[in-house]
Amino acid sequence: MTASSASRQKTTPKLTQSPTWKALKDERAAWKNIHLRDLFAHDKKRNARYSLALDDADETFLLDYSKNLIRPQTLKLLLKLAKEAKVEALRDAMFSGEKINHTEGRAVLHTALRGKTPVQVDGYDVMPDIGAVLERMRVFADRVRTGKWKGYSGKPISDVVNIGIGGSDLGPAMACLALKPYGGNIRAHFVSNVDPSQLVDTLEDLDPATTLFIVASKTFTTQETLLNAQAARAWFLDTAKDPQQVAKHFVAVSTNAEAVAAFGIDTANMFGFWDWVGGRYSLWSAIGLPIALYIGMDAFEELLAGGHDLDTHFKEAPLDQNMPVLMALIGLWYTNFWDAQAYAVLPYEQRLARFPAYLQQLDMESSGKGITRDGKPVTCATGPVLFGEPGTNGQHAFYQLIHQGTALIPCDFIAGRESHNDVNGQHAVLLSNFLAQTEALMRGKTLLEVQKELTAEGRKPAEIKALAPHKVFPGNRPTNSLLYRRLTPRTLGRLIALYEHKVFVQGVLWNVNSYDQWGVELGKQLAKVILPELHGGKPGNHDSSTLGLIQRILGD
Ligand code: G6Q
Repeated sequence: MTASSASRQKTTPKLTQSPTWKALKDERAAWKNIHLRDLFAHDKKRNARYSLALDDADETFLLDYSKNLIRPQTLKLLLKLAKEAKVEALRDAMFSGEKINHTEGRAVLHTALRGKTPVQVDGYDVMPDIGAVLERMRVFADRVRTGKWKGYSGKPISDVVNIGIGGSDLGPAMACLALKPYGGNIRAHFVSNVDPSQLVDTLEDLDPATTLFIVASKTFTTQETLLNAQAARAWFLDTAKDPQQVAKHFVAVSTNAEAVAAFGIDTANMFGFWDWVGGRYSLWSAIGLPIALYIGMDAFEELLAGGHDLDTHFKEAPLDQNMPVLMALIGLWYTNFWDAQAYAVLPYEQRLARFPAYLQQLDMESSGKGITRDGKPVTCATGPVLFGEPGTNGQHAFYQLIHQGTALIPCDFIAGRESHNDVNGQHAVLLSNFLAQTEALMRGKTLLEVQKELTAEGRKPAEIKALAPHKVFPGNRPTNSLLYRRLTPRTLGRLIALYEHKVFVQGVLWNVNSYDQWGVELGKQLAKVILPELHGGKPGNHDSSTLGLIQRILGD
């Protein structure tokens, strides 16, 4: 089948009625009597069987998926499901520029931003345009970083403030924090919320003469971003006075040149991208400008190369050795057959503190859908709730529920073998916790083990009887472990692209469009109706709760 016919045809219309789905239900039932502890005890090669690495000399990138509730027949069925859903054909359709985002009539080509081979959209090769924007980003980033770009008073830029929200904020903000060791002399700040406190707090310590604002908005119509940009311009002009100087302190990243010009930013200072770059997939485009300013263009291109590594792997590895495919299938196994409604991403890397929030948008905005590509209600659960915090912090907060609660929460544990800062031997302590948690979740602790421990502590029988049930860990709680050498730009690129492709595969399996986000529209529409009412306009036709709250806000 060609890629083109694959994306046109209705994919997996009856996924949940297929014999493979039914066989997976039986497989789930068989798991009632299986414990991972026993599987590990009886199969010394389990780790080797269920691990995959992207190996090159110094960038180890390993996925150990052996601590999952899988056995050979589970994987066989899941892989069959992927074949039946035509994951490979749909993947090829995406890479080749087909308009797989059918509700918006757009191609999905963030992979082209980190690729090298020509890709055509509507018969037009997009690669030369991508190269031209990258080149402009390089020239600009170099000028700013070397102090050749001067502010209105002749001083070089010391601080960059990115004003954007959602996809125009989360990726660059996450990446700048993650790549702090590669940062140079420019500080990067991010303002997204329409709550003015964020802008006020950010600007508090900044000097208008040395601050550069990037107004980042694909559409350049986003209320929050435009309001913050206007307020930032007013703050700047308060000191600089001369509107002519705005050009030296405001640049834009957008697909909408007209709106950028209307806002008052010279389009000579605009970095473009294209409608085939989805917001939450856009950090690889000019939306990554704050990253390039922060870490330099060479390092930014390393990030792109990391994304490309995963693209190559995703395209070329057979399904049973394909990291994003396996992660997607295992995730679906828990969502649809174990009723897992949440999923935790737990980086043992403080600098990945914003990675779960970034993935939250990637996963929940892409897979949080209840209608199939054919416009029918889905017949199974789709995307889970994703959450996470860096380890070890999370251990002292919510891990209790993951270990002993009633919900099954599959987790991804992420860590680097090496730290950029090993102080006081603490990196080994961090890693010992990373390892201990997945082992504990897998093994658990039996009643007998608890009783023995309490007896050894010299506790009395009555005390042991009362306390023991509370100290039992059921185990059999699934985890993936992702291990890389060190958090470099290339590694971060790999990590992000791994999750992007995982989300893509799940979208194919669930037969939803991963690339639209209509669910964010209704609230925006209603906010437009309510705003005039907060300025004293006539009360609208609301429910009594909303009306009551409006009255309280107005102090009536
Ligand atoms: C992402 C979404 C959304 C978007 C923001 C900002 O996939 O589309 O998060 O990125 O709403 O949109 P603009 O970049 O157009 O301001």
